[in-house]
Amino acid sequence: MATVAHFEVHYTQYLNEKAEILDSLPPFAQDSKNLLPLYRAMALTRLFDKKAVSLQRTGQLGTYASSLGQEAISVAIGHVMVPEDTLLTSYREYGAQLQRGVTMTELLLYWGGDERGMAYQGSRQDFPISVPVASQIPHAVGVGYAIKLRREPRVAVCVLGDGATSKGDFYEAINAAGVWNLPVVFVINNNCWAISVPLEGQTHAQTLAQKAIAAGIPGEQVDGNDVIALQDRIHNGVEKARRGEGPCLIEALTYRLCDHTTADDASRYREQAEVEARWGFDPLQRLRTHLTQVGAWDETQEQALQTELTQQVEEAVQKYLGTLPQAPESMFDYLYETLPTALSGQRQAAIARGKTHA
Ligand SMILES: Cc1ncc(C[n+]2csc(CCOP(=O)(O)OP(=O)(O)O)c2C)c(N)n1
Repeated sequence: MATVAHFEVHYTQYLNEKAEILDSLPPFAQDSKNLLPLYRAMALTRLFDKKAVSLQRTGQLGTYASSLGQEAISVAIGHVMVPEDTLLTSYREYGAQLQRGVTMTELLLYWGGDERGMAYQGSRQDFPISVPVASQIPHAVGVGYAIKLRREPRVAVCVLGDGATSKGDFYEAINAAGVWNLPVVFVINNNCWAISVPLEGQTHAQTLAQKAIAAGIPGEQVDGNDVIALQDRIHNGVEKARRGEGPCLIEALTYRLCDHTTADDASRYREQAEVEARWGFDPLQRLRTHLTQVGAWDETQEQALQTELTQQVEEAVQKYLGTLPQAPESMFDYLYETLPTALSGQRQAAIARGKTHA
């Protein structure tokens, strides 16, 4: 018997959970000034997230999916992309969206049930949040195909959860991206849970990164709580794709420190001790410790940052709460070029009802 192929899955980590440097840092991270924007973006994402949960709890927002503990992944993605690239994501990547120019007010409008929250004014290339699990992955391949046909120096970055890798859409998409050598970077946000289904209930594979092998594209793992490792590896993937060197798959290992959404109660299916242990891997704390150790951050700067960002979040919330609802007929207005007759009656009825309830 002969071995006809041999594969390896590499794992990258620069800062461990105690913020100890394991490997010499990549050039960008050797100057701590370059890390401050990442810390700032993670801090904003967390503050926004906390506020969104409290708005939901007080009846001022619909069901919301928190990104608590997963900020490093989305912040690194947002940081390495350029405005012309396209982000296609599920519902937990606020760090990337905020860096791409989606506003906090838009995100709140979206979770508040207002579709205008998905018509991103400052980020016209990006797709809206995808709630149907894995549906954004074939879309990313479509975008990648268009980019290639037009010979543009752009990249599509697609973010998905660990559960999404169990769907046919995922396999079909990475296969097509491989065959056509498309400029698409797939990032798996592996937070260990798909609502109440743990990773071992999703797959018997040792890693999710190895799923790339069957598609003939590079696959690798990265510590999803180490923003330096994330930035390094995602930047590498994005720039390779931009140079026409094809797609890749990056599995980022992290943990969902919160409930699945505000409609969930994770204490019904996972141990509190597991969650508490995972707080020791907190990506924000890790970068903060590193910055403090290299003398680039202190308590005074932290307080000033928190005050400034809290103010930003508050302004966005006030704008969201002050946004007048859309006219009731708007739900009919964006689906068809010419509204079918059956629906035009309903549209008129909605207008009339809106007037009586005004
Ligand atoms: C097509 C589809 N099936 C089922 C659901 C219900 N659902 C919502 S989130 C979720 C789990 C997703 O897990 P994962 O991909 O790991 O992402 P995470 O929520 O952990 O970030 C499921 C099954 C859905 N939204 N879409």
